[in-house]
Amino acid sequence: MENTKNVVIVGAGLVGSLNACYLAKRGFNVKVYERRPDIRTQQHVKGRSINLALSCRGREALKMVGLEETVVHNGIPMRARMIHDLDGKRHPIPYGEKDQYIMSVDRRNLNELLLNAAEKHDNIEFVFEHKLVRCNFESGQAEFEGPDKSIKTETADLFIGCDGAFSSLRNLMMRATRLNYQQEYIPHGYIELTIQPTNNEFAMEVNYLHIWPRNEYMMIALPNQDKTYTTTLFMPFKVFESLQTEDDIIEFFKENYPDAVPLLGEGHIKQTLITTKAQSLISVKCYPYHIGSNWLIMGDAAHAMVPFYGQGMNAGFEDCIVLDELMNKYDLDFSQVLPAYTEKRHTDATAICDLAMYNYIEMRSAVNSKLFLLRKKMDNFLQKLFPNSWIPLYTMVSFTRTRYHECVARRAKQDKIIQYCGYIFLLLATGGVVVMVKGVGTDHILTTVTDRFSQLYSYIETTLHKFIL
Ligand code: FAD
Ligand code: EGU
Repeated sequence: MENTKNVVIVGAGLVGSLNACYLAKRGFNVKVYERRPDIRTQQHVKGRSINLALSCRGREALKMVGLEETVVHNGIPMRARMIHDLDGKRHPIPYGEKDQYIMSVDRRNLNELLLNAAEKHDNIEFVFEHKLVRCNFESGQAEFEGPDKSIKTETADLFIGCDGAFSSLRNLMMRATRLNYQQEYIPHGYIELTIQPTNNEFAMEVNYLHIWPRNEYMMIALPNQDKTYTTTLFMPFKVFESLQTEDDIIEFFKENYPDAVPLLGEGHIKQTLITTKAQSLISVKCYPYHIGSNWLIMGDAAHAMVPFYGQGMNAGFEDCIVLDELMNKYDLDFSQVLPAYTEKRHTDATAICDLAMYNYIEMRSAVNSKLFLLRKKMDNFLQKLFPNSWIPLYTMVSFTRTRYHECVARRAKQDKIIQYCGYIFLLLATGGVVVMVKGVGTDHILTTVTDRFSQLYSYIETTLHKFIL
């Protein structure tokens, strides 16, 4: 089929560059405008987190354009979390079976790889150092401003804003249409630190996502290919601001992360916390994601979330699959594809934004390492007990492509069942006590109890099945 429609993508970040590959594969003429210079020509790139957790959804999206292998080859598998107690004790908690692991990938490396892959297509053109400044939603035109303030005007059949959490296209759309918009800054900010290798080896066990849960504060570390770890410290801005002097800083670290201090190095900790200011975290929801048949926002531009589920990029990559599938379904008729995309994706994006926020609230309320461990172990225990029925929420989110809103619905059902199981157990326990008090022979009780127990188990098992499947 002849396909000469013009598509303009705003933003050559993670989602923009992957989306360009998807659209070029279809034969569209794709032009990508990026505000910053080409990161491949830069020494230092300022911006957000250095590394990210890539899981099933992101990998599936990369696979469909033949990039999964390369990305996975450039990443480091994380098969379990490693929980660091205050007293320095460490506890691994696996994500699941052998094949259930997530990957730590370098943001810049991934972005460069995506740009290189996109550039291989003859029908993709990049324009760097040009930012979107104006749109004419009626005529289907957009204006981009270059470094010398000169303006380039683009006409296209489809404009897609993949321009991040502070999306310019979204802002312009808000003035042109009845676009609902909601944003929330959380009280926490983050600072990144680096753990250097010791004796040319990883300073901590590799293949783990290291976590230091400390109620209001939390630190997380992901491994890099160069054997360093990127450590991200999350805490309220108030606390960052309260650490004024070098002594405050070191005292704080020694009190909360004693085992990490020698790994990070006192000098590095002091220097980083004094010279860099904490970055903010924002959650964004909006609706709809499109105007008419030629304006659309995707990725963080449509649904920025707090990072406490490791899903922002994964969700943005999955957006590309969803759009691609709808392009097939509606035979490239944008007037049908765009509304269908909004309806389908909004439900799921809202679900994952909420999950991430909920996890943030839960984490800061009372998650010291003991409680954190208990919760994760409980989840694993239930899964071992009911392997066909109990699937932990993080498993559905990170290791399947179950629609996010279905993950939430299914979790709610599972929670109800567990509640019922609790009631049943209490009832049985009470019954047991009554029998004992009445003084029946102990032998008889023992066989009755084991009997009842296996009955109870199969009852719960079948009930679970009925409810869930
Ligand atoms: P961005 O990566 O922000 O790219 C947007 C691009 O658009 C940029 O290149 C920008 O320069 C450009 N742009 C902006 N405005 C304009 C304009 N007007 N004109 C032209 N170009 C413009 N996600 C995960 O899946 N796993 C994780 O482990 C994870 N950890 C995270 C940890 C932290 C601390 C943070 C903050 C986020 C984390 N995320 C994670 C989320 C992830 O970073 C984002 O979801 C992802 O980067 C979104 O990609 P994007 O392409 O939509 O936006
Ligand atoms: C936060 C910041 C552990 C990278 C949520 C788990 C994250 C990541 C978890 C960051 C946690 C929290 C999950 C993954 C992942 C866990 C997950 C969080 C990567 C529920 C670079 N989270 N993150 N949950 O289960 O599903 O391991 O900055 F500490 S990966 Cl907060 Cl799976």
